[in-house]
Amino acid sequence: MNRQTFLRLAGGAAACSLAACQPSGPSGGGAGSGGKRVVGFSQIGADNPWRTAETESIKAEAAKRGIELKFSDAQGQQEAQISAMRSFIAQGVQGIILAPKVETGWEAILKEAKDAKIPVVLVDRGVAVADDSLYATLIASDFVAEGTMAGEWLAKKCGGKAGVIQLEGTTGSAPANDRKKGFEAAMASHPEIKVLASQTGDFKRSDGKNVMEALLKVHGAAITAVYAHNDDMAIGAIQALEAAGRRPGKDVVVVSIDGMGFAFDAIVEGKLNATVECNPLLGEMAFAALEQVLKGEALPKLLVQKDRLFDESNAAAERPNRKY
Ligand code: GYE
Repeated sequence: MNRQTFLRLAGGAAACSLAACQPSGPSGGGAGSGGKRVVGFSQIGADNPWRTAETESIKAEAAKRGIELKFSDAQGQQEAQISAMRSFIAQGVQGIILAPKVETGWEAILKEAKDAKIPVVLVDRGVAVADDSLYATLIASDFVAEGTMAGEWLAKKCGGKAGVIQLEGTTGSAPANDRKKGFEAAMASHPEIKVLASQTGDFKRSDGKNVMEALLKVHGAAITAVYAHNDDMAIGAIQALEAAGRRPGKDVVVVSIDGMGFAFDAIVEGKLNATVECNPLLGEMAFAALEQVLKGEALPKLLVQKDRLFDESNAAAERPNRKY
Protein backbone atom coordinates (compact mmCIF):
# COMPACT_ATOMS: atom_id res chain seq x y z
CA MET A 1 0.00 0.00 0.00
CA ASN A 2 1.50 3.34 -0.95
CA ARG A 3 1.45 6.30 1.42
CA GLN A 4 -1.28 8.09 -0.45
CA THR A 5 -3.64 5.11 -0.35
CA PHE A 6 -2.88 4.61 3.33
CA LEU A 7 -3.70 8.22 4.13
CA ARG A 8 -6.94 8.02 2.17
CA LEU A 9 -8.00 4.88 4.01
CA ALA A 10 -6.98 6.26 7.38
CA GLY A 11 -8.84 9.51 6.70
CA GLY A 12 -11.85 7.50 5.60
CA ALA A 13 -11.82 5.47 8.79
CA ALA A 14 -11.67 8.59 10.94
CA ALA A 15 -14.70 10.05 9.18
CA CYS A 16 -16.49 6.74 9.18
CA SER A 17 -20.26 6.87 9.33
CA LEU A 18 -22.83 4.20 8.72
CA ALA A 19 -23.66 5.62 5.34
CA ALA A 20 -20.19 6.02 3.96
CA CYS A 21 -17.99 3.32 5.37
CA GLN A 22 -19.53 -0.06 4.99
CA PRO A 23 -17.29 -2.61 3.30
CA SER A 24 -17.93 -2.47 -0.42
CA GLY A 25 -18.94 -6.13 -0.58
CA PRO A 26 -17.26 -9.17 -2.04
CA SER A 27 -17.44 -7.75 -5.55
CA GLY A 28 -15.10 -5.08 -4.25
CA GLY A 29 -16.68 -2.43 -6.46
CA GLY A 30 -19.10 0.31 -5.81
CA ALA A 31 -17.04 2.92 -4.08
CA GLY A 32 -17.68 6.22 -5.79
CA SER A 33 -15.34 9.16 -5.84
CA GLY A 34 -14.00 9.76 -2.35
CA GLY A 35 -15.01 6.27 -1.17
CA LYS A 36 -18.71 7.14 -1.13
CA ARG A 37 -21.32 4.44 -0.97
CA VAL A 38 -22.91 4.01 -4.42
CA VAL A 39 -26.50 2.85 -4.76
CA GLY A 40 -28.65 2.42 -7.87
CA PHE A 41 -32.34 3.31 -7.90
CA SER A 42 -34.55 2.03 -10.70
CA GLN A 43 -37.80 3.99 -10.77
CA ILE A 44 -40.76 3.13 -13.01
CA GLY A 45 -41.40 6.62 -14.33
CA ALA A 46 -42.67 10.04 -13.35
CA ASP A 47 -46.25 9.90 -14.49
CA ASN A 48 -48.01 10.92 -11.31
CA PRO A 49 -47.28 13.05 -8.25
CA TRP A 50 -47.16 10.03 -5.91
CA ARG A 51 -44.26 8.58 -7.86
CA THR A 52 -42.47 11.90 -8.06
CA ALA A 53 -42.83 12.26 -4.27
CA GLU A 54 -41.25 8.82 -3.85
CA THR A 55 -38.37 9.68 -6.18
CA GLU A 56 -37.72 12.93 -4.32
CA SER A 57 -37.76 11.12 -0.98
CA ILE A 58 -35.16 8.61 -2.14
CA LYS A 59 -32.94 11.26 -3.74
CA ALA A 60 -33.12 13.48 -0.64
CA GLU A 61 -32.25 10.62 1.71
CA ALA A 62 -29.26 9.59 -0.44
CA ALA A 63 -28.00 13.18 -0.36
CA LYS A 64 -28.51 13.37 3.39
CA ARG A 65 -26.46 10.21 3.91
CA GLY A 66 -23.72 11.28 1.50
CA ILE A 67 -24.54 8.38 -0.79
CA GLU A 68 -23.93 8.62 -4.52
CA LEU A 69 -27.24 7.70 -6.15
CA LYS A 70 -27.38 6.37 -9.67
CA PHE A 71 -30.93 7.14 -10.72
CA SER A 72 -32.79 5.66 -13.66
CA ASP A 73 -36.29 6.64 -14.80
CA ALA A 74 -37.60 3.77 -16.95
CA GLN A 75 -40.41 5.85 -18.46
CA GLY A 76 -42.93 3.14 -17.77
CA GLN A 77 -40.98 0.28 -19.38
CA GLN A 78 -40.13 -2.83 -17.38
CA GLU A 79 -37.41 -3.70 -19.93
CA ALA A 80 -35.76 -0.34 -19.21
CA GLN A 81 -35.85 -1.13 -15.49
CA ILE A 82 -34.13 -4.45 -16.15
CA SER A 83 -31.44 -2.78 -18.31
CA ALA A 84 -30.87 -0.15 -15.63
CA MET A 85 -30.38 -2.86 -13.02
CA ARG A 86 -27.97 -4.70 -15.29
CA SER A 87 -26.00 -1.51 -15.71
CA PHE A 88 -25.95 -0.88 -11.93
CA ILE A 89 -24.59 -4.41 -11.46
CA ALA A 90 -21.92 -3.84 -14.12
CA GLN A 91 -20.90 -0.62 -12.38
CA GLY A 92 -20.48 -2.51 -9.10
CA VAL A 93 -22.95 -0.54 -6.99
CA GLN A 94 -23.23 -1.69 -3.38
CA GLY A 95 -27.00 -1.88 -3.33
CA ILE A 96 -30.03 -1.46 -5.56
CA ILE A 97 -33.41 0.05 -4.76
CA LEU A 98 -36.09 -1.14 -7.15
CA ALA A 99 -39.69 0.06 -7.54
CA PRO A 100 -40.92 -2.73 -9.81
CA LYS A 101 -43.59 -1.81 -12.35
CA VAL A 102 -45.31 -5.19 -12.46
CA GLU A 103 -45.14 -8.33 -10.32
CA THR A 104 -43.73 -10.83 -12.80
CA GLY A 105 -40.59 -11.08 -14.92
CA TRP A 106 -37.92 -10.21 -12.34
CA GLU A 107 -36.34 -13.58 -11.52
CA ALA A 108 -33.44 -13.45 -13.97
CA ILE A 109 -32.24 -9.94 -13.13
CA LEU A 110 -32.68 -10.44 -9.38
CA LYS A 111 -30.60 -13.59 -9.73
CA GLU A 112 -27.90 -11.58 -11.51
CA ALA A 113 -27.84 -9.11 -8.61
CA LYS A 114 -27.74 -11.92 -6.07
CA ASP A 115 -24.87 -13.63 -7.89
CA ALA A 116 -22.99 -10.32 -7.83
CA LYS A 117 -23.77 -10.10 -4.06
CA ILE A 118 -25.63 -6.82 -4.50
CA PRO A 119 -28.65 -6.61 -2.20
CA VAL A 120 -31.91 -5.37 -3.70
CA VAL A 121 -34.42 -3.48 -1.58
CA LEU A 122 -37.88 -3.37 -3.16
CA VAL A 123 -39.89 -0.24 -2.56
CA ASP A 124 -43.63 0.38 -2.89
CA ARG A 125 -44.56 -2.64 -5.06
CA GLY A 126 -43.88 -6.33 -4.64
CA VAL A 127 -42.71 -8.98 -7.08
CA ALA A 128 -43.93 -12.54 -7.59
CA VAL A 129 -40.86 -14.75 -7.25
CA ALA A 130 -40.68 -18.32 -5.99
CA ASP A 131 -37.44 -17.65 -4.10
CA ASP A 132 -37.66 -14.68 -1.76
CA SER A 133 -33.92 -14.75 -1.11
CA LEU A 134 -33.67 -12.91 -4.45
CA TYR A 135 -34.38 -9.63 -2.64
CA ALA A 136 -33.51 -8.27 0.79
CA THR A 137 -36.87 -6.84 1.78
CA LEU A 138 -40.00 -5.14 0.47
CA ILE A 139 -41.11 -1.82 1.97
CA ALA A 140 -44.73 -1.27 0.97
CA SER A 141 -48.30 -0.81 2.05
CA ASP A 142 -50.78 -3.64 2.42
CA PHE A 143 -52.70 -3.06 -0.81
CA VAL A 144 -55.33 -5.72 -0.10
CA ALA A 145 -56.11 -4.00 3.20
CA GLU A 146 -56.29 -0.62 1.42
CA GLY A 147 -58.80 -2.02 -1.10
CA THR A 148 -60.90 -3.57 1.64
CA MET A 149 -60.88 -0.35 3.66
CA ALA A 150 -61.99 1.65 0.61
CA GLY A 151 -64.66 -0.95 -0.22
CA GLU A 152 -66.14 -1.10 3.28
CA TRP A 153 -66.27 2.68 3.46
CA LEU A 154 -67.95 2.92 0.04
CA ALA A 155 -70.51 0.25 0.95
CA LYS A 156 -71.42 2.06 4.14
CA LYS A 157 -71.65 5.46 2.44
CA CYS A 158 -73.89 4.00 -0.30
CA GLY A 159 -76.15 2.17 2.16
CA GLY A 160 -75.17 -1.22 0.73
CA LYS A 161 -76.57 -0.43 -2.73
CA ALA A 162 -74.63 1.02 -5.67
CA GLY A 163 -73.51 0.75 -9.28
CA VAL A 164 -69.73 1.04 -9.14
CA ILE A 165 -67.04 1.79 -11.68
CA GLN A 166 -63.63 0.47 -10.64
CA LEU A 167 -60.66 2.29 -12.17
CA GLU A 168 -57.74 -0.08 -11.88
CA GLY A 169 -54.07 0.82 -11.69
CA THR A 170 -51.36 -0.42 -14.06
CA THR A 171 -52.21 -3.90 -15.29
CA GLY A 172 -50.08 -6.56 -13.64
CA SER A 173 -48.80 -4.26 -10.88
CA ALA A 174 -49.05 -5.38 -7.27
CA PRO A 175 -51.17 -2.41 -6.15
CA ALA A 176 -53.66 -2.91 -9.01
CA ASN A 177 -53.92 -6.66 -8.39
CA ASP A 178 -54.25 -6.33 -4.63
CA ARG A 179 -56.42 -3.23 -4.41
CA LYS A 180 -58.86 -5.04 -6.68
CA LYS A 181 -58.66 -8.20 -4.62
CA GLY A 182 -59.25 -6.33 -1.36
CA PHE A 183 -62.15 -4.32 -2.76
CA GLU A 184 -63.86 -7.33 -4.28
CA ALA A 185 -63.48 -9.25 -1.01
CA ALA A 186 -65.35 -6.42 0.73
CA MET A 187 -68.04 -6.43 -1.97
CA ALA A 188 -68.71 -10.14 -1.42
CA SER A 189 -70.82 -9.27 1.62
CA HIS A 190 -72.78 -6.56 -0.24
CA PRO A 191 -74.84 -8.33 -2.89
CA GLU A 192 -76.67 -5.17 -3.91
CA ILE A 193 -73.50 -3.40 -4.90
CA LYS A 194 -72.77 -4.14 -8.54
CA VAL A 195 -69.41 -3.48 -10.12
CA LEU A 196 -70.67 -2.28 -13.51
CA ALA A 197 -67.21 -2.13 -15.09
CA SER A 198 -63.60 -2.48 -14.01
CA GLN A 199 -60.98 -1.03 -16.33
CA THR A 200 -57.42 0.15 -16.11
CA GLY A 201 -56.57 3.83 -16.04
CA ASP A 202 -52.87 3.01 -15.61
CA PHE A 203 -52.63 5.12 -12.41
CA LYS A 204 -52.83 8.25 -14.62
CA ARG A 205 -55.18 11.21 -14.35
CA SER A 206 -55.69 11.50 -18.13
CA ASP A 207 -56.46 7.79 -18.52
CA GLY A 208 -58.84 7.90 -15.55
CA LYS A 209 -60.71 10.73 -17.26
CA ASN A 210 -60.85 9.04 -20.67
CA VAL A 211 -61.99 5.69 -19.28
CA MET A 212 -64.65 7.36 -17.14
CA GLU A 213 -65.91 9.37 -20.12
CA ALA A 214 -66.33 6.18 -22.14
CA LEU A 215 -67.99 4.28 -19.29
CA LEU A 216 -70.43 7.14 -18.62
CA LYS A 217 -71.64 6.72 -22.20
CA VAL A 218 -72.27 3.01 -21.63
CA HIS A 219 -73.65 2.97 -18.08
CA GLY A 220 -74.97 6.52 -17.60
CA ALA A 221 -77.24 7.00 -14.59
CA ALA A 222 -76.60 3.46 -13.32
CA ILE A 223 -73.25 4.75 -12.08
CA THR A 224 -73.61 5.86 -8.47
CA ALA A 225 -70.05 5.27 -7.23
CA VAL A 226 -66.44 5.22 -8.40
CA TYR A 227 -63.60 3.32 -6.77
CA ALA A 228 -60.23 4.44 -8.18
CA HIS A 229 -56.99 2.65 -7.34
CA ASN A 230 -55.27 6.03 -6.95
CA ASP A 231 -56.11 9.68 -6.36
CA ASP A 232 -54.96 10.79 -9.80
CA MET A 233 -57.45 8.57 -11.62
CA ALA A 234 -60.16 9.72 -9.18
CA ILE A 235 -59.49 13.35 -10.10
CA GLY A 236 -59.68 12.41 -13.80
CA ALA A 237 -62.98 10.61 -13.14
CA ILE A 238 -64.32 13.62 -11.23
CA GLN A 239 -63.58 15.81 -14.27
CA ALA A 240 -65.41 13.38 -16.57
CA LEU A 241 -68.38 13.16 -14.20
CA GLU A 242 -68.69 16.94 -14.03
CA ALA A 243 -68.43 17.22 -17.82
CA ALA A 244 -71.32 14.74 -18.04
CA GLY A 245 -73.43 16.87 -15.70
CA ARG A 246 -73.06 14.56 -12.66
CA ARG A 247 -72.14 15.78 -9.18
CA PRO A 248 -69.12 13.82 -7.92
CA GLY A 249 -69.00 13.65 -4.13
CA LYS A 250 -72.77 14.21 -4.00
CA ASP A 251 -74.78 11.99 -6.34
CA VAL A 252 -71.77 9.87 -7.27
CA VAL A 253 -69.64 8.64 -4.36
CA VAL A 254 -65.93 8.73 -5.22
CA VAL A 255 -63.33 6.85 -3.17
CA SER A 256 -59.64 6.45 -3.94
CA ILE A 257 -56.23 5.57 -2.54
CA ASP A 258 -52.92 7.45 -1.93
CA GLY A 259 -53.89 10.35 0.34
CA MET A 260 -52.17 13.02 -1.75
CA GLY A 261 -52.56 16.67 -0.72
CA PHE A 262 -54.70 17.40 -3.77
CA ALA A 263 -57.05 14.56 -2.76
CA PHE A 264 -57.49 16.19 0.64
CA ASP A 265 -58.33 19.44 -1.15
CA ALA A 266 -60.91 17.60 -3.28
CA ILE A 267 -62.48 16.12 -0.13
CA VAL A 268 -62.66 19.57 1.46
CA GLU A 269 -64.27 20.87 -1.77
CA GLY A 270 -66.82 18.05 -1.54
CA LYS A 271 -65.95 16.36 -4.84
CA LEU A 272 -64.05 13.36 -3.51
CA ASN A 273 -65.56 11.40 -0.63
CA ALA A 274 -62.62 9.49 0.82
CA THR A 275 -59.00 8.53 0.27
CA VAL A 276 -56.94 5.79 1.90
CA GLU A 277 -53.36 6.94 2.40
CA CYS A 278 -50.36 5.12 0.97
CA ASN A 279 -47.03 6.61 1.98
CA PRO A 280 -44.59 7.36 -0.87
CA LEU A 281 -41.92 8.81 1.44
CA LEU A 282 -39.89 5.63 1.62
CA GLY A 283 -36.35 7.03 1.29
CA GLU A 284 -35.32 6.87 4.91
CA MET A 285 -36.65 3.35 5.39
CA ALA A 286 -35.13 2.10 2.15
CA PHE A 287 -31.61 3.28 2.99
CA ALA A 288 -31.89 2.15 6.62
CA ALA A 289 -32.86 -1.32 5.37
CA LEU A 290 -30.01 -1.35 2.88
CA GLU A 291 -27.48 -0.42 5.56
CA GLN A 292 -28.79 -3.22 7.76
CA VAL A 293 -28.36 -5.79 5.00
CA LEU A 294 -24.90 -4.53 4.19
CA LYS A 295 -23.98 -4.95 7.86
CA GLY A 296 -25.16 -8.53 7.63
CA GLU A 297 -28.17 -7.98 9.90
CA ALA A 298 -31.33 -9.98 9.36
CA LEU A 299 -34.35 -8.14 7.99
CA PRO A 300 -37.99 -9.16 7.74
CA LYS A 301 -39.01 -9.83 4.12
CA LEU A 302 -41.81 -7.31 4.40
CA LEU A 303 -41.86 -3.93 6.11
CA VAL A 304 -45.48 -2.84 6.00
CA GLN A 305 -46.66 0.74 6.11
CA LYS A 306 -49.79 1.44 8.08
CA ASP A 307 -52.46 3.40 6.23
CA ARG A 308 -55.43 5.44 7.43
CA LEU A 309 -58.62 6.53 5.70
CA PHE A 310 -59.62 10.16 5.42
CA ASP A 311 -63.05 11.55 4.58
CA GLU A 312 -65.05 14.70 5.25
CA SER A 313 -64.93 14.00 9.00
CA ASN A 314 -61.14 14.38 9.29
CA ALA A 315 -59.59 15.60 6.00
CA ALA A 316 -59.67 19.34 6.73
CA ALA A 317 -58.01 18.96 10.13
CA GLU A 318 -55.30 16.69 8.71
CA ARG A 319 -54.60 18.77 5.57
CA PRO A 320 -51.88 21.00 7.13
CA ASN A 321 -49.95 17.92 8.28
CA ARG A 322 -49.72 16.26 4.90
CA LYS A 323 -46.18 15.90 3.61
CA TYR A 324 -47.06 14.71 0.08
O1 GYE B 1 -50.75 4.22 -5.50
C1 GYE B 1 -49.78 5.07 -7.44
C2 GYE B 1 -48.50 4.84 -8.09
O2 GYE B 1 -47.11 1.57 -6.31
C3 GYE B 1 -48.21 2.14 -4.33
O3 GYE B 1 -48.26 3.48 -7.78
C4 GYE B 1 -47.76 2.58 -5.66
C5 GYE B 1 -48.85 3.15 -6.56
C6 GYE B 1 -49.55 4.41 -6.12
O4 GYE B 1 -48.33 5.11 -9.41
O5 GYE B 1 -50.26 6.38 -7.36
